[in-house]
Amino acid sequence: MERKIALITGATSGIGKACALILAKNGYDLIVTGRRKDRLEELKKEVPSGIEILPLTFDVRDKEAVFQILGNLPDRWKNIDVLINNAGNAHGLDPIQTGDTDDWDAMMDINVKGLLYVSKAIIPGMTERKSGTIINIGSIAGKEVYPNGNVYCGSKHAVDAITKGMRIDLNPFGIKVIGIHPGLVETEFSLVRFKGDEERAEKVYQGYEPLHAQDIAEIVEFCINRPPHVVLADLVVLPTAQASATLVNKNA
Ligand code: NDP
Ligand code: 8X3
Repeated sequence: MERKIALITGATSGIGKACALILAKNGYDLIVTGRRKDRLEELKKEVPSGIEILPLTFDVRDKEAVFQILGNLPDRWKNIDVLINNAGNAHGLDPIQTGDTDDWDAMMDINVKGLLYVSKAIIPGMTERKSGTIINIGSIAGKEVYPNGNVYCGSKHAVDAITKGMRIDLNPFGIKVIGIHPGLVETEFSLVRFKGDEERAEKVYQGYEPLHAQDIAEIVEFCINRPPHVVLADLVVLPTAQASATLVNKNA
């Protein structure tokens, strides 16, 4: 029997890494991507024996690199069953009037355009085979807007809209398109948002139990194990302590 293949972007950390490991446990061979090559090499050592893994190092912003690398996959890796568009981050948390345009560029280029480039490289194989599952990691920030979240929320609202658009356009091909929209998940996310300020990042997750990357990976596992006629199209996942993007019951 042919082995199943999953491609996970942003597998060097957090949600992407947890998804890679859970898919490996489910018997998927993995294409894992990210900019940090050493992390991808480490991941190779963590997957169960018997699982094949192809690490690919590129920046999803780099359109040429995305098409060059994903457009020339070895034959053995071409038939991707599951694509998880996960690579992304928030950069900064500033009011619109003082926001940094480099941060805006990063969020739009990575979270939105990077997702589109990777999808554009992978979707033709899925439409040709008339099968596949695409999971886009959005955010509660794609469902609500919160103070100083402006451009990050804009990028994740775009992911939400693009996910819905993909589901409509890919409907004739039997491709499942799933949007997963987490609330607060403790990963390197806040460290990136606050540009390496560990104290500020840690505070985001204090006083309550946030989601863990593993929680999202387990939902991905549930999604990919549904029968062919079932798709969990749109999921918002929050820690129990969180009621909305801005309401978190801390120190309860
Ligand atoms: P992490 O910072 O832990 O992981 C982000 C991943 O994205 C890393 O593997 C990173 O790899 C990759 N990445 C970032 N920029 C690029 C780039 N330019 N090119 C290629 N890869 C890139 O954060 P999370 O795991 O939390 O984030 C994963 C996704 O989940 C993101 O889309 C985020 O917006 C979303 N999300 C996170 C939530 C949270 O609270 N943590 C809640 C809701 C959604 P590398 O740096 O090696 O390139
Ligand atoms: C990450 C969660 O609340 O910082 O998407 O937007 S939040």
